[in-house]
Amino acid sequence: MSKIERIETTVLDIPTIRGHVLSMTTMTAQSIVLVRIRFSDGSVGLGEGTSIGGMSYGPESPESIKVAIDAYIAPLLEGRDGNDVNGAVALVEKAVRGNPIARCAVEIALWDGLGKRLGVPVSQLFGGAVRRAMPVAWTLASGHSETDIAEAEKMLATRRHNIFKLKIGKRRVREDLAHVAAIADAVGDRASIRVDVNQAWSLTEARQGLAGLAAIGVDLAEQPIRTGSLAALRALTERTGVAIMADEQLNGPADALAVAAERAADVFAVKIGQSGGLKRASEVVAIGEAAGIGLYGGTMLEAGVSTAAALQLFATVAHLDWGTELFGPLLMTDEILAEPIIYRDFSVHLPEGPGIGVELDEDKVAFHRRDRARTLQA
Ligand code: MUC
Ligand code: MG
Repeated sequence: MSKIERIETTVLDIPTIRGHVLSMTTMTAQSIVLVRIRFSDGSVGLGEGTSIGGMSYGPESPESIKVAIDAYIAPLLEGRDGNDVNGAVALVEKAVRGNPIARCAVEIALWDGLGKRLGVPVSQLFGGAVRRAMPVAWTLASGHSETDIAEAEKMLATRRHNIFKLKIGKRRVREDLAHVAAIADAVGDRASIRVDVNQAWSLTEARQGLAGLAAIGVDLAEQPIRTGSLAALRALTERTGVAIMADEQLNGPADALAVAAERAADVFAVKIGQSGGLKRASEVVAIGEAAGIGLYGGTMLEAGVSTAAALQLFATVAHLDWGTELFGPLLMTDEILAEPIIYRDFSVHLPEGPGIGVELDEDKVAFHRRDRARTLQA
């Protein structure tokens, strides 16, 4: 038996390549909670818990993720059989309400450790990969139409992305529509244009906004209104030609079932963190597939560890109609993986190798540690 000996957490802060303007915050750095599980046979599992913009996107923050793991999850799991991932998931869910990103971070490390000990990729533990590469969107969110157009042109020319998600909802609806139209005009039929409102619109604004987006030819609108009212989301989904994607609305299988039962959205943005781990995310996927809801591999702008874990799961999904947005590592100024994830030909590639398929660049991790100043003095 390989026991869970120790669960360690480290907060990293890595600047973003430019300001990332969302409806609720502008990010200039991303904060990552790195998890290492040390097992009794000497194997190590890697995990990551990452949210967006402190507590402005959702109820978890880097600090709360770290505390939830250090004070509540680690003591519960240390000493247990490292191979019993389902047992760990059930135990943690019973003792820790909410906190899906913290739970996911630890679960990733458990799957990674198990895969490494067995010498198989995590995708195999979820039934096997059906694809080695997936379409990958890029988010245009500089806050300026001209900068976004230049960025889109660069992505098209280098064949890195031909799906663009525009972050809107901060400005008035009319201004946002002009911004979206300018970008859609510039890229024409060379790319798919989608938007993410991050809950910013009222129902009235959403009706106006979606009519405008449909006229522009936008393919998809993500979380146009705040979470809570499935009836309102359904009313929008029924009345617009733009596909509606649920994001913040989905925090695991129970939410997925509720959205599916109400037919409140056309597409699920499946996020491993928001779902509470790979296991629960796979259940969100199953509910979406059973309900005929489109699937999309979402991100919390995670670094390479969580991105690799998500790729392991999404590689096993039969119908990934809307592709993915697993570009998180590219938004940061520095790479913490020893071998970066490959982005090529408008696709992100599944890392090869056991577990989640990635290793850390320890020098980079040491450099970006939040407590580096203290570590250097010690
Ligand atoms: C979100 O709301 O989907 C994903 C891509 C991006 O730019 O922001 C995130 C969060
Ligand atoms: Mg979103």
